Amino acid sequence: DLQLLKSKFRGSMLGVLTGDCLGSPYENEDLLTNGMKLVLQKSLDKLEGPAYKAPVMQFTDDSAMTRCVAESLVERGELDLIDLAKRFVKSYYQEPNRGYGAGVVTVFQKLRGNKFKDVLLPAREQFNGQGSWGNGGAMRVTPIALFAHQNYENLLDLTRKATEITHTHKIGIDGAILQAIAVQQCLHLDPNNALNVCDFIEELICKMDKIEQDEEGLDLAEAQPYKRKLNVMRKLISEDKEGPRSEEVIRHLGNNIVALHSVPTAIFCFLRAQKPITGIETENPLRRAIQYAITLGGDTDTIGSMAGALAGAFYGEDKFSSNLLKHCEASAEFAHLGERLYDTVSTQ
Ligand code: F2R
Ligand code: MG
Ligand code: MG
Repeated sequence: DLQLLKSKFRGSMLGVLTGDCLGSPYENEDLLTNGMKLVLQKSLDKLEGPAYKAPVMQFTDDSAMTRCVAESLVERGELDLIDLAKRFVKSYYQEPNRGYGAGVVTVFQKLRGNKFKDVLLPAREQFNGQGSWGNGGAMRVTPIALFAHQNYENLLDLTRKATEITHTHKIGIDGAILQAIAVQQCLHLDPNNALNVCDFIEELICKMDKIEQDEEGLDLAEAQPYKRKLNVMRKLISEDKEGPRSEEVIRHLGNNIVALHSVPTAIFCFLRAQKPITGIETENPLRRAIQYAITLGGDTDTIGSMAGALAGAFYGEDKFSSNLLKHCEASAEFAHLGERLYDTVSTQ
């Protein structure tokens, strides 16, 4: 169904944006208290309700970099690393106050300094040559997943390459890969059928098993860390009918800027939100996914954004409240970018 696929493209770009806009005010807040959860619940109710005057919610680096990836793919018709690096740098220097990671700014400075002669070197030099394990590659990967959704091997290849402009640590790269393949799975599922959560995780485990086995000579603290997290996630989601307590989710999956401690969490939020969650009053599973992600605290904009991308890719655009979208900066532009990506993919 091509209409549904187009709606999913638009929806996943809107998911990136809305999760980011809604999550960023709560970054590092302790939302586990019932009082704070209620503040969030009421705030989202108001934003979704009839015309309500409030300043437009600004997006952060997550959406700014996602926009660069989408525009580069649409305008070049392929992954052009130099073009993409130039867009990242231009976008950063135009709006440096979008809340970028402390380390990645050095990459932008060096890229500008070397005039993009070697677009991969600055990232390799990060953190004494270790590379960044931040979630900055994963947070912006959605357009790659959309662009390459028909060809899995190409999706892996493009994700690796696009991530390496800023993140060369295996944890940073594999986090981006995990988010990309999860978006791809969402894109290919029918939202009119109940999602089989265990099958969804099982498929990710098989894929990450293969991807992480290919990591020879890498000095990781543990072998196959993403596969392990996915196994933990499968247990967390199936053990208890009520669902695990938020503290348990944070303890096992994490809620910070490390890719390993945020990408699995975002996937968990999307999957957990297939069913009602105590304390989150909404019939809308897409809103539930984003709201739940924010209640976990920590890196709320990024976990909200990645969970939103997955939910948008699964449900499509229809689940987004039009009232809420009016409160998010550049929402029409992000939906349109999703459509332009769809047109690019369909004409190739
Ligand atoms: N940076 C933030 N939020 C905090 C400050 C924003 C605040 N609102 C404000 O500006 O007032 N959010 C954004 O950063 C995350 C994505 O970061 P990215 O792109 O991965 O950046 P970076 O710098 O590469 O990594 C982030 C930090 O992780 C630590 N780190 C990474 N690799 C490391 C390594 N190999 N060894 C040691 N530490 C490592 C460093 O502290 C990095 O600075 C998103 O949440 C986005 O929203
Ligand atoms: Mg951010
Ligand atoms: Mg963040």
